[in-house]
Amino acid sequence: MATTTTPITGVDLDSYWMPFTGNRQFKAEPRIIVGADGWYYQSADGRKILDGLSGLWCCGAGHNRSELAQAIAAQAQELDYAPAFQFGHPKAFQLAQKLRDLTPPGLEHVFFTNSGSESTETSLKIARGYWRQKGQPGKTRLIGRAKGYHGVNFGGISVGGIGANRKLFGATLETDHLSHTLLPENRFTRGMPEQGAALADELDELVALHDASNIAAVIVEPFAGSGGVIPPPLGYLQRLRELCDKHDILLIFDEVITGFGRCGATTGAEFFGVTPDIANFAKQLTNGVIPMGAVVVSPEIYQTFMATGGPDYMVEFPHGYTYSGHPIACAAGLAALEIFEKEDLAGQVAAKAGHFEDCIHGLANHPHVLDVRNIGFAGALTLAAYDGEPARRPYEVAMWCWQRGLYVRYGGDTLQFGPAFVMDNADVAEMFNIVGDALRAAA
Ligand code: PXG
Ligand code: PLP
Repeated sequence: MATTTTPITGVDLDSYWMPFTGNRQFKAEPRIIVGADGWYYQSADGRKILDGLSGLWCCGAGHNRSELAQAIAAQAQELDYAPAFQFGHPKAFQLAQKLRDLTPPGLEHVFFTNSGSESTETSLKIARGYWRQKGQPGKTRLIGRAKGYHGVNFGGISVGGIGANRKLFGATLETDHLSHTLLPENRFTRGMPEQGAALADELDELVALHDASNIAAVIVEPFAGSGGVIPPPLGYLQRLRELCDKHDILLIFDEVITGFGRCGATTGAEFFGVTPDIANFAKQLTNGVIPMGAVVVSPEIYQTFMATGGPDYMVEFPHGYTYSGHPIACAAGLAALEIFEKEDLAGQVAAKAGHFEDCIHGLANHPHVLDVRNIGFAGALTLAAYDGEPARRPYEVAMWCWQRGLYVRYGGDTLQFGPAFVMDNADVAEMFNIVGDALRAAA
C-alpha cells in the first residue's frame, strides 16, 4: 500500500483514518496545525492562520488559555480519575451546580457525557425511560428535523436530518422529521427570519400520523448549526414548545453549538426565550480543551426517575460512561465557565454581533453567493453549485482561504463562520475580506 509522507512531520499519514475528512485529498495536500494562540492557529509551514470557526465551534474564549492549562495540570496531580459509578468527586457536583445556575429555571439536574454525540444518545434514552417510568411505554418515537445534526451515533443519525450522514449505515431508530426552516423567501435575512413559524405546526400532522401516545420527544437545535447556520423563524420555537405541551411530548434542545455564548446569551434557550425539558451541551463547556458533554433536565424528569427507581440502593437510570464527569474535564469545565462569566463572553458576542452581521452581509453581492444567514457569532454563505457537485465550490473557496491565512469551515453547499467570542472587530472584518477575495478569485 502506498505510504504518504509529509516533509513537515516525517510521519506516514495513512495510519490515521481522519474523521469527516476527505482523506485522499488531505493526504495529498496536508494541512497540519501545530500551534494556537488567541484566535489564531499556526500551520506547520509557519504561517499564522485566522481561526474562523473557534476550532469546531468550541474555543470561544480563544486558544491556549493559561487558566485552563493550570486547572488541568493541578487536577491531574490531585485526583486523576475517580470511578464515575457509585462514587463521586467534588468537582462533578460543583460543575453540575454551575450548569444548573447558568441554564434557565426549569433545567436543574445534570448528567455528564464526553461529547455532543453522547449527549444526544443520553437525552433520547432519558426521554424514552421517562415515559416508560410514567406508565406510557408506547411513547418511544423520536421526532427530529430535516437538516438537523445531532452527532454521529445511532440515535443521533436517526433523529438527524442530513442524509449523507445516515445513508451508509442501514436501519436506524423509529423516528420522523419536521421540515427544515430554510425558506427561499427568507434569503439574505439578517438574524431571525419573519417567515416560517407555521412550519412548527407540522408537529400536529406528525401527531395525527403516529399519535401522541407513541411519541417520546422532539429534538431540535435552537438554530441549526452544521446544516448551514439556519436561525429559527420568529415564533417558531415558541410554537414548538406550545405543541409539545399540548401533546405531552418532551422538547429537547440540542445546545451543543448554542451552549455558552454563541448566540449572544448564555444559552439558546435564554436567547430565544423558550425553555426545553432537556438541554444538551458539549463543545464550549470546556472551551474545547478536554472532551466533555452534559445533559440538563427538568425536575419533573429527574424526580420521576428517583420516584420509580425501586429500593434506594438501586440504579434509577442504567446509563453512564466510564468518563462521565471525569475529574480533569470537570476542572477544565469549571475554569472555562469561570472565564465565560468573568469576561462576559455572551455579552461580548451580543455587543459585536451587529458588526459581524454587517461584515458577512457585505458578501451578499459577491460571485456565487446565493444566501447569507447569521445569528450572534454564527454565520453561513450558501454558494452556487457546480453542475452536480454541490460540495465542490465551498471546498475550493476554503482551500483558497487556507492559503491566504484563514481557516474556514465548509460543508454541503455552505461556508460556515463561528469565530471566537473574543475576536476583535478588525479581525472579523479581515476574515470576511479574505472570503470576499476568495469568492472573486473563484469567479
Ligand atoms: N449536536 C449538535 C447540535 C452539534 O453541533 C453534535 C451534537 C455532536 O457533537 P460531537 O462532540 O459528538 O461532535 C454537534 C457537533 C460543523 C461541525 O462544522 C459541527 C459539529 C461538529 C463538527 C463540525 O458545523 N457539531
Ligand atoms: N466496551 C467495553 C468492552 C467496555 O468494558 C466498556 C466500558 O466498561 C465500554 C465499551 C464502554 O466504554 P465507555 O464507558 O468509555 O463508553
